[in-house]
Amino acid sequence: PGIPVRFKYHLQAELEHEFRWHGGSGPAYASIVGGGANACVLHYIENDAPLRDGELVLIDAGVEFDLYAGDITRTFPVGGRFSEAQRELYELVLAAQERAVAAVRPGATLVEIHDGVVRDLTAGLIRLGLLQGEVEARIEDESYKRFYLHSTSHWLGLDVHDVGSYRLAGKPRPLEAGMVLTVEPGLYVPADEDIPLAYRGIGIRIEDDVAVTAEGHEVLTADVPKRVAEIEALMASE
Ligand SMILES: [Mn+2]
Repeated sequence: PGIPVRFKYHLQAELEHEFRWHGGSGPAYASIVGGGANACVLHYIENDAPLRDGELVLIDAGVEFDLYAGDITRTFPVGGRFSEAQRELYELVLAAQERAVAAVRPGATLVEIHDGVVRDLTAGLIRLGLLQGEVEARIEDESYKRFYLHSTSHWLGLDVHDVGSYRLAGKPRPLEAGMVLTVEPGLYVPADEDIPLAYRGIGIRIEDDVAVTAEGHEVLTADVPKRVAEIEALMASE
């Protein structure tokens, strides 16, 4: 309003205005607006850096509505179009995320879902030349953790990291209808000298909120665009 969107806190302000405007009580947790290398800082909440053309911006934010927390992450290009390297990594995270969402159903476990994500991301990192060798070996020696360190899911409800045990009787807890969880794989490429220049400092996370149903699942955040073509079209229309 009046001034151009130039800093990350401008995006935060717009978002939190909408939260309250539509009747939510406010952010469910401290909104994260990261971008460039800041996207690689998992809990970056200063949001004070300028938005730079050519970089991606990562927004992890959610409204609290009727006491329930939302928790959504989207990553998009500041300038409206993904670079080739950004797109390659983004498509990799998106494919892993969609496969993980598809796996949500009664009886599945968060451990299985996370293991599938690790496998997909590791295979993709090898394909892009960011890891070498065989998928099994890179999972085994955990070298994928240089790029993906956090877990894929947490419970969601009255709190953003809601209460509830993750194991039952010493085993991963099977999902049941009525549970709500996040599915949020990401890749965070360090700006290190051994990394090809085009990939350095790119951070991507895509997070949806998913309810387990008797039949499988329902994506509660399905209206928020996440495909490359959808994001670029939306950015071009603004
Ligand atoms: Mn989350």
